[in-house]
Amino acid sequence: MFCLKSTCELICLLVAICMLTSQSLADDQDFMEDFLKREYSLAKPYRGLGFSSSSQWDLMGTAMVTPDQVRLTPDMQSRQGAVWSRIPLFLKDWELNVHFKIHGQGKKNLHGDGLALWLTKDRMQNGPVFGNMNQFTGLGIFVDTYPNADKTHDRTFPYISMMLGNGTLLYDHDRDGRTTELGGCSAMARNAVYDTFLLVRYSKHRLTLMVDVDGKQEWKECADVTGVRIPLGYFFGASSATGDLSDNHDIISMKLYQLTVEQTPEEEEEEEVTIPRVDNMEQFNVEVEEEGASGVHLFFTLLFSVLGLSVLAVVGIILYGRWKENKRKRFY
Ligand SMILES: [Ca+2]
Repeated sequence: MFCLKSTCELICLLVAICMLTSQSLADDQDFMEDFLKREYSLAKPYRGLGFSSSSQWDLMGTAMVTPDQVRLTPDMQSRQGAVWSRIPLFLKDWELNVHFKIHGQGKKNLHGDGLALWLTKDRMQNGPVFGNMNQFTGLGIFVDTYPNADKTHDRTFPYISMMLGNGTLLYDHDRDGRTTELGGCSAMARNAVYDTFLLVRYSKHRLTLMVDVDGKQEWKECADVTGVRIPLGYFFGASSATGDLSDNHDIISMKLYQLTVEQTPEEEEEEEVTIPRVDNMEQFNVEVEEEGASGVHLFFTLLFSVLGLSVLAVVGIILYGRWKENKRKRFY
């Protein structure tokens, strides 16, 4: 009798432990799911992507959805394709994990041009920067597979780099963006045997870029910049272009995670920027035209134009007066 009772107790105890454990596992899962922001993420199955009104993404150009990927361009010449989020991003601290694949028939350097990831003010634009507009406003990350500045030989391609555009800065394709680059690294991400990933983290104005392209399941730092300010309300996107040279450029997933970061009272009161910028910009040797500076410039241009016109008008009136007087003198 005693034995039966203790067996019952033991079973009850085991059941209780099992229930508690599974509950805490479920809680952990909920916890993780809370951080993955589905509305900003693109992942399999891509149901209705680009077509249904409930989809959070739009397709553009040659981009097409297959069961395994969103193919931005096929391995064919002169193609441009993109996928853009429809929802503006209003998260301050986040991490974007991108699973991508670049592959094709071209040997040696006979392939191109690569793909780009975006977090920008404008979306769904055509243009020369990996299939997106130049003079963009926001963040651009380029997986550049073709060395355009081929005489430089200072880096191995594919080369991944990042740039912050303010609406006036130009990405120089002929120099593979060297003049405006905030940081970058070489990464053997083309025709790779392993799955290739890229991680962008933006937290407390620090922008970190990491890559995982050699199947080691660990992140390797690629670029790290502090003092980066990206306004809220921008759109995620990915684009690609081929020219004379081509490749398949695929996005398998783009997963956005919200980071929980404690803010100091000063950070909470910090004013939002309206134009992207990097503090201590001179360290990157990037020429940035300040919004304020261009306003002042415009003011003085107008002021001097008005002054110049006034002087001309006064001189004109005086000359006209003299001419009239001379004319009158001649009549008398
Ligand atoms: Ca290039």
